[in-house]
Amino acid sequence: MLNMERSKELFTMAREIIPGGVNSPVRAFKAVGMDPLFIKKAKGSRVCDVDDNSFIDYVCSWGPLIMGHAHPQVVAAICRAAELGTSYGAPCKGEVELAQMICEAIPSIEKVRMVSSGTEATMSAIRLARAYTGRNAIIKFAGCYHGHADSFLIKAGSGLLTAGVPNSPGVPAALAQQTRVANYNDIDSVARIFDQSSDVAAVIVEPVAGNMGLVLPEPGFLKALREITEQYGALLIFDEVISGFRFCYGGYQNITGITPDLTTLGKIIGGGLPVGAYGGKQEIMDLIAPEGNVYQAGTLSGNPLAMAAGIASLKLLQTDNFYHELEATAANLTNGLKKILADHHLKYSLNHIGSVFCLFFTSEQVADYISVLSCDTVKYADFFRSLLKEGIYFPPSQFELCFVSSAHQTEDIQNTLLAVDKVLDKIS
Ligand code: HOZ
Repeated sequence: MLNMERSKELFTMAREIIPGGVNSPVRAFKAVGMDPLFIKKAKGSRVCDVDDNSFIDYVCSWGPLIMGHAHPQVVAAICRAAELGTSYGAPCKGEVELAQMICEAIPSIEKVRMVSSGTEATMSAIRLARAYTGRNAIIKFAGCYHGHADSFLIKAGSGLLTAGVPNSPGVPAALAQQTRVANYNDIDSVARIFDQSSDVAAVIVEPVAGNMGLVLPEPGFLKALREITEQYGALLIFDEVISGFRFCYGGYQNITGITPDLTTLGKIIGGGLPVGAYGGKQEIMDLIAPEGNVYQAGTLSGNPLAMAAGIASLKLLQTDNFYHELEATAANLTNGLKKILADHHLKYSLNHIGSVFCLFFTSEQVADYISVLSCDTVKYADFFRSLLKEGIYFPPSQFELCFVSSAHQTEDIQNTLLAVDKVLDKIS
């Protein structure tokens, strides 16, 4: 039995004064039928809760912590920056340095604007696309999630998919009508929208969909998106908030060779501090104020602590063999999971790429929103709770990713596989 006495006390207090007791919905553990853990500290591959339970962590703050928790060089960079002041509301050197690193790593980004979250990045990117094209509509994909700005809360993934309410009240109908929804991996569904409307400003897509579990782009899908957006004079926006610097030193676009007009980033580029960024062709980016008139601003944009954490993280990612070793660790885990599934005669789908994976409790091949919906979420919840008791922390939702970090050691992987084997034996 997991002792959760202190977590429960804190949750009771939190619910009195914070909606749902949490500051971001999935954290409430509602989808897995238990109260949330309150985390006290984290280091490397492990998180430790307020009741002193320690877990091998595959949430990794939902993606930023590619080097694990509290990496000494990242922490040192943050501390050094903090000594010099925590926020200036004025330009600082770190902003220039991080912008240079991003532009060098992702060639489609000629200019970049730093913001404080992925939501701000995507919201600003579509404003910019609308201004540049003089059009109003956007196309997004069912099950993709681009943060919580009004235009994106339509057939959205992540917390909305987890809660089973993919649209949000409070979004004006007139604005919602400007968001057209296509099916991931289905270029015909995109073509149909373009055929019916000459008002599409942009197509926004997660090049690796990571908010309805993990759905990989089928061969040719991203290329076809590039072609169709060019054909109709719309912009292509790659939301690389999760995929940016996750699979290589750059975006997933560096791997595919597909060049979007705009890219949004977040998570890893902030090294665990609140950061987002959007960037792309100079001609488009120069419409942003004060160069142009498209307004976007932020008190904490380019914050010196976040810039220091981001710079330190990106420097570490340049270490020889970083991605090779990380992906070898992840492959040990995913190969082990496949073997366990086979041993148990379970036909669950395991999608994986690089250092991320998702075990779907369905026998269908998961390639889009519809197949994602076939998952047995009750069984996933049982799996999650049982794993937690074994000291393994998977995401508290079937529709989120597992992240492997470079801090995960062989022993962590072995312990995880032993736990999964035991748990699947019991629940399947
Ligand atoms: N929507 C985030 C995962 N895709 C969760 C953010 C959080 O709760 O921290």
